[in-house]
Amino acid sequence: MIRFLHTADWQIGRQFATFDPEHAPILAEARISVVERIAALATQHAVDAVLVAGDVFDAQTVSERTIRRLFNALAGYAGPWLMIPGNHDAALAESVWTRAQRLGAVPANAHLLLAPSPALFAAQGFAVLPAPLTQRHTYGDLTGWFDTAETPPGLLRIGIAHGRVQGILSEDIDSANPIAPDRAQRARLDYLALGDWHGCKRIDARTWYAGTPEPDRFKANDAGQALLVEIAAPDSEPVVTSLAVGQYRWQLLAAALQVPSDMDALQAQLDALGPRDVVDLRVQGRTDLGGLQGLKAAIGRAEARARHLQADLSTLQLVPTDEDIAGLQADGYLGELLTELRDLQSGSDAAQARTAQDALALLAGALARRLPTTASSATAGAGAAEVIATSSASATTSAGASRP
Ligand SMILES: [Mn+2]
Repeated sequence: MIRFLHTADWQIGRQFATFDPEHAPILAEARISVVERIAALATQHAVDAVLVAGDVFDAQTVSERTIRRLFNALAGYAGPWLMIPGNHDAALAESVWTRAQRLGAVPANAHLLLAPSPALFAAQGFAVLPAPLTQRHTYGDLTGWFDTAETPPGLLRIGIAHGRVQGILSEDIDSANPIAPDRAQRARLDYLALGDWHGCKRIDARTWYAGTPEPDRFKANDAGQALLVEIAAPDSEPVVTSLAVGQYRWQLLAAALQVPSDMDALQAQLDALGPRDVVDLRVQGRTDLGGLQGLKAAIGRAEARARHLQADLSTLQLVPTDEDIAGLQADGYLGELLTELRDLQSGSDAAQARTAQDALALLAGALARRLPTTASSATAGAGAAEVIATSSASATTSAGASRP
């Protein structure tokens, strides 16, 4: 039985520049600590090698300290680490890899497979066919040479590549680099370890994307794992087991508020968030003043517990109730205006009703902010647009859109 741990897309040095400066370094640090956990898993499962299928580094320009720290993070596993460059860390003439070598940062058990030629690990019972990217984008299939590559009989044939399996993955992947979907079969590979797609994905019994071990996108694509690959003998079908290894749970929380129970459900979801959650909250639909106040309070509580919460309430509409309006204590001209807007809002002209509704929400929001009881509250706010903009801005101090 030969065992591998397959991982990829560590993207070490990623900055998370659109995030709050308080959160970004913590998310960046998590990418180093997940490598330490991968090393511990490799030791625990007594694997014969760790296959790292490209994009180890996020950029060629990562700092010297980052390079050293990455290789230090491998220390928990003494067996071979087999790494290929991906599109983010392509094996250019001068690259992050040549810098690492010059620094003397690469330990003896880390094998940088920078050229497309077989690497034999006869003692462990396998041969590796690497398809390193030597530029960021290529339009030919770099795994083509696997088909005719000779390897000693009796050794497993393991391919490692970084790119997009043609005709199977959506366009939502960050490189052109094509890979034939039937490469494992054509090249008689026992296993083809792929990188580039950030989710964990099976292409066929012998071809997998491990995905990034520490999630880095809000997309739900099953990231946060490493793959344990067990192969009994050459030509045996691999047994592939995903191992959860990521620290943070990135998630998109999308809510459309129509009835009061929708708001209750959303607030319960927010109240359930904890320190491992990285959340993109998007709320649309409609709510009254009380609901908005409650939502903003729940966001405030959740922000303090989650690792990161960004909220977009820009399409949430404030629709004041009769009680909301009575509570505004508007009299004189403002009272008359409110009454007139409410009449228009329930009128038969749909366009006018919609305009009146918007105006009413703006006015009610502005008046609510005036009230002593709500002025002291951080939550009851300005006019609908303003409330929402304020709430959005306060809740998204770390949102991408709010920072260049
Ligand atoms: Mn990539």
